[in-house]
Amino acid sequence: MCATPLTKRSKVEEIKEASHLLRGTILEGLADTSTGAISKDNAQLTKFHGIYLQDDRDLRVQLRKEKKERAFSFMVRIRVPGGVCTPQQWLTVDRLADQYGNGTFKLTTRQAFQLHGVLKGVLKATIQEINTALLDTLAACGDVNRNVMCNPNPYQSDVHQAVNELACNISAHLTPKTKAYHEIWLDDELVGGSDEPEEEPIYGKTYLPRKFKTSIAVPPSNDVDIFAQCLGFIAIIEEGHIVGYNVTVGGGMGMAHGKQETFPRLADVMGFCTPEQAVDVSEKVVTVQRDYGDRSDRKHARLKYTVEYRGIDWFRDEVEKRLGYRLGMPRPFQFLHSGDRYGWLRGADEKWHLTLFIQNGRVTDTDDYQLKSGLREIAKIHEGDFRLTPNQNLMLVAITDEKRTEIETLMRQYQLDKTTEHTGLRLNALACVALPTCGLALAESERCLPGLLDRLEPKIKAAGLSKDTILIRTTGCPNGCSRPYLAEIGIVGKAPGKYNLYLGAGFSGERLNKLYRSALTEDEIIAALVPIFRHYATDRQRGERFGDFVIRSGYVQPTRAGKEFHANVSS
Ligand code: SRM
Ligand code: SF4
Repeated sequence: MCATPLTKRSKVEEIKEASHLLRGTILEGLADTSTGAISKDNAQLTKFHGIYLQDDRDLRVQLRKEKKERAFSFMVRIRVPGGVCTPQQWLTVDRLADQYGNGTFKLTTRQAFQLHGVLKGVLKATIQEINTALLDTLAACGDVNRNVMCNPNPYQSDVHQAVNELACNISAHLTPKTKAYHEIWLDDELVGGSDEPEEEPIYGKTYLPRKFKTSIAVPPSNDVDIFAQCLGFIAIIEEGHIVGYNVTVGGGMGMAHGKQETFPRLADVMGFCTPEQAVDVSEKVVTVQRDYGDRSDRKHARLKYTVEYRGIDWFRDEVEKRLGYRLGMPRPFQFLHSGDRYGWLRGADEKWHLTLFIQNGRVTDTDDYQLKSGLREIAKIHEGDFRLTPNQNLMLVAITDEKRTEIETLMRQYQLDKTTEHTGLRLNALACVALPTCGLALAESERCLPGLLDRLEPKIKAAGLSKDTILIRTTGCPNGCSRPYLAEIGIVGKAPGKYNLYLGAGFSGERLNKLYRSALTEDEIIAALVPIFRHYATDRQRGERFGDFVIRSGYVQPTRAGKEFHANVSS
């Protein structure tokens, strides 16, 4: 089945194959109380269960000096297809963060929840309570299809219902069928070793060569950054109804500094399918990647490289062969923006919907801002949905006039609506987690972005750009978890305190940015950006976006394709 010769497979491929459909020795590892960690092999496998072994990197040096074990704990990622959950589920996550985690939780860039700091001894209880709340963590990470994103738009309720249903159907169809998750975490009867046949009909026993990501966009909003996804569906709407989807394949952000053979890539539009065909199309795209993705080098194993090197025509042919029919010609569509739109709006269902800004997606209480407590009080009275957006924000959906008054009272009490105070720059800022939990971080991200914005905002205001929407995204390393290469200003960690500055992505997520300056300190980033802000304020053309302006003014060359990302770099 696999196109890569067996001898060349990466170590992770061997771990998957030997794992007996993702069991490994996870149970034994959990029972071992001599360490707060689990073995390296099991740490690869728990990812498929939505669980990452991490350690508090702030404490590493001190603990090493004291010759003590690292401060190990687990990150738990909760899948929420389309980002839709109930107020009761929100209250469960809120409680689990206090009871078992570090007292905070994160709304991620893929509409999921993350808990951090869960210790080994309470990991199982945490997963069980998540499942009792009718949520789960299976396939939130690992070499499988991850949380399926969709536009959470509540204003056109019929369209949202259709895309959300599709997100849930794709998610369910591509969820691994192994019973390992239920055995290990939910104490279901052990089936491993029994006569009962168990198989992975879609994935096979080595799953995919790498992680796989699916999203659904509803134009004119590209809030899901569809071109950053392995597989995308762009809703084509005629007379208020979805008539089908343009199918995109081959997007992805991750790259490594100094490795030109790794690059972010925007997806190609491959064809058109009807709503009834979409789940089948998702399965066939997954199986092509299963069979042809690179299983020898994990840095080169994403679907984007399969599409780049075999070509979109080859890929389409292979998908169509498996479908048994041809995809239609892509239909016209237009995206006008990525990111979220804030505030109150009344939808087609006559209900109110509120989009709230959550800085970095981090739900926490601080001395001067009781965000977590305020949202908890709202969850206690709210009767509609909570919807996590693809940009780390939150929507409260389906609110009656009466409830709106109650919610507004709570928002005033907890000072929750900060959207009017903030600049357009802050409201369109994303930061990945990075330190202290992310094992791959080279620099700070979530902990440094608010401070950077505190310093940039007065300059933005002085330039008369307070209300201008400018997309800025930071990460602690080049993996691209906040999709920084699709930001008009991308700030990507290179080393402690040093960042690469990228400029010039398209406002609606249709063009990658380009390296402008390398290895800058925070002071140097500010010094580089402020003159460009001033220049933009005085010389921009009517309606011209910041990302377009920096290209027209010659600060950077446009990136027209992923392979051009490293070319024509200014410094
Ligand atoms: Fe990510 C790895 C956090 C969205 C590309 N990502 C990680 C890990 C798990 C680090 C690790 O492997 O040890 C991070 C955990 C940090 C922590 O302490 O919590 C992490 N990624 C995140 C989140 C939480 C960022 C956030 O602050 O919101 C996002 C969780 C999404 C979710 O709910 O599933 C997150 N990651 C993304 C995205 C954005 C997206 O999917 O739209 C990307 C870019 C798109 C893409 O996949 O190409 C992304 N994460 C990566 C990569 C690079 C993959 C590659 O192709 O090279 C890695 C590293 C890896 O896989 O080896 C990574
Ligand atoms: Fe960690 Fe890098 Fe992802 Fe940030 S971009 S969360 S530092 S892997």
